[in-house]
Amino acid sequence: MATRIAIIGGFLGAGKTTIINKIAKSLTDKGSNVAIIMNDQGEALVDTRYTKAMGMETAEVLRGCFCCKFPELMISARSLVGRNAPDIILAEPVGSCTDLLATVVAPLKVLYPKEFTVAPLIILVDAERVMGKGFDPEKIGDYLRKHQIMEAEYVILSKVDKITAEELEEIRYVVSEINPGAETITYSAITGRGLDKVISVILSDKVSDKSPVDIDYDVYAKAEAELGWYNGTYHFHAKERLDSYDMAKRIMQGVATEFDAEDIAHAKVMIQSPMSAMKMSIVLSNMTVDAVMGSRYAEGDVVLTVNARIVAPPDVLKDVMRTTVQRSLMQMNVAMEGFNDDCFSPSRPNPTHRMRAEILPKE
Ligand SMILES: Nc1nc2c(ncn2[C@@H]2O[C@H](COP(=O)(O)OP(=O)(O)O)[C@@H](O)[C@H]2O)c(=O)[nH]1
Ligand SMILES: [Mg+2]
Repeated sequence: MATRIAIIGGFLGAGKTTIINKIAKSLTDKGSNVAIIMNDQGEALVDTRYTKAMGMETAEVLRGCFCCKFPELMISARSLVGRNAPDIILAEPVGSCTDLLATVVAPLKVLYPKEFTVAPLIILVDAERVMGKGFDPEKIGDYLRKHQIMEAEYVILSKVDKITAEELEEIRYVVSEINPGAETITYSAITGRGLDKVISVILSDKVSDKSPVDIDYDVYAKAEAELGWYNGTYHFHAKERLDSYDMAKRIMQGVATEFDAEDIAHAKVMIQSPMSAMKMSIVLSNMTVDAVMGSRYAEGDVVLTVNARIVAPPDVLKDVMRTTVQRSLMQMNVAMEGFNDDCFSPSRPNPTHRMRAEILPKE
């Protein structure tokens, strides 16, 4: 039987990983077998460490988005099927990625019709980000975010707990102007509003049937290249118990001080020790503790993973992130034992396939 894949996209920080974990947990509790595929331009992902720590079967496609690494996506999907025969695979594409209908959905439908069925494309939109600024035709970052909405079959307006009922109506109007055909689900990870609706789409037998939406790859590439992409892994030993919350907060505050809120697509830190894990994020100017597992205190060998996607030149972002992390460690009297990091801007998207499902011969 074909395995169902649901692709849950949307801009960086919109809430994809959070909702994927909520869907996976809810379905797992009801007896379904769920697997997750994470995706990033870099390596050392906070999101993967997080979903694994939550006990989810997780694969990764690294060093490029699903569209540019389509063969790797298929290897991951098939290996998950081979290992555990999941009922559903939830796939989170890179947040700066769009044109997924042409580059991921259509190739899956056309090339692997017996192995996989593809759910309608779900795109998360951070209500708060839309509320702040709307969409500015002059801004190339908005071109990308708008295209993501245009190709959605379902738009999930996330973080509605952060806005008023009037603001929600306004945002619904903005989204419906961009994509009148999409069904909109209002959702909050905090209150749980809308989660059942999203799950019912995933469990339904609806398949993706929307045609790709035109896109200018020059503008798309420029929009992606505006972002600096920092991934760092730091190692140290905590002889005495160390407050992970305090450390993560110092790092996030450092990010908030150095960059404009609007430029912070997201930054995340995960601090793991043998008996504890803590994840904290900042999106715009909102700092959130996403998870505390075991204890808020770390002890013994500690791994600190930082991911930051921020509108900034990579060399500037790298300097700021290194300084911020190292200063936070020093302030907490921790001697760093070593670190690996990397900072770059995503290169021009070069999808493996770009096709329309409907022009290919039917079986
Ligand atoms: N208030 C609020 N915060 C949310 C909601 N969904 C996600 N977040 C927070 O937004 C941040 C980014 O979420 P994440 O799932 O990592 O976004 P991703 O980059 O799209 O995978 C995290 O701090 C989440 O806790 C929501 O519905 N309401
Ligand atoms: Mg994520």
